[in-house]
Amino acid sequence: MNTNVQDQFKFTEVYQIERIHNPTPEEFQRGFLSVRKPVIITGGMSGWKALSSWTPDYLSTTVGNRQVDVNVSQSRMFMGDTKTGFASLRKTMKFSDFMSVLLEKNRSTSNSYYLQGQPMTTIFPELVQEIETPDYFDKKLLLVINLWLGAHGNISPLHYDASHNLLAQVSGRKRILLFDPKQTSFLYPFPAYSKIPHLSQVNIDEPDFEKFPKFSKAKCIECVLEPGEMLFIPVLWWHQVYSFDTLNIAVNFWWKEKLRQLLLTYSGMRLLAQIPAFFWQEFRNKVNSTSNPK
Ligand SMILES: O=C(O)CCC(=O)C(=O)O
Repeated sequence: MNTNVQDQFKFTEVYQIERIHNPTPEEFQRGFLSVRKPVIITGGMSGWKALSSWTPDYLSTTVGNRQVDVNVSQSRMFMGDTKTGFASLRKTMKFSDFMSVLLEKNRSTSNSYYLQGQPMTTIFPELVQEIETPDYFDKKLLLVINLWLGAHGNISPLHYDASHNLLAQVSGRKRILLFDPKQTSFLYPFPAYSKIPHLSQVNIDEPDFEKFPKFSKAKCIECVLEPGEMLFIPVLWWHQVYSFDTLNIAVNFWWKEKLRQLLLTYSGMRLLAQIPAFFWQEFRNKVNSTSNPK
């Protein structure tokens, strides 16, 4: 495992990420969700067929002919574009061709490929039956279940999301650096009017301290997620994710945070200002729930 970037970071002394085995939903909500504290849950994926079935052959047989959108990077860092919000280079290709490029021993290209956060219910419906939505949140709040499929060396750069997240590791390991939302002023998010206000401008593996001097004060927490484990990433927590091993597969579950909670925070406001559609949907939900009370 590549740990040579590790010493550059200041780690918070407050705590390491705990591992807890099969907490009850109440234990999870009380100890972690309500206080927005990251945690690794072990044992929660023991019923997942995907853990044994998602081999390259099986996936290629099951969804091999499907056209999928894959992000391509020359640097292994999968950064969004400030104008579009998407990866600057994106390819639509047959899933089986993507798997072949990913697993090629002597790659003919120096590019890296990553199927990055593709919604499962619309794009891979047959695979949804081989996972289980965890009981740790109210299913009515579920926004999307995404598939992440890549290889050793891929990096999702430092960013935060407007929803809570359970990142469930199916195959390979991920190293994750987490920064508390209180660190936001040290992390230089892109401007709120750009398409990527949730991404940091700092390349945290090679920080430019002249341009981003306050980054020297940032403190993070590190963990390595093993197959069969789920990491809870609370809303607005910053994370940078490094993939390891030949085949790296994860599924994540994003669920809604209360609008009121987002509006109370600077980071939440920055994201919401981007999405008029979000407000419109919230308004409609409110109207519907008032006109159809349970
Ligand atoms: O696994 C990755 O590469 C990134 C995952 C992520 O950013 C997320 O789950 O929000």
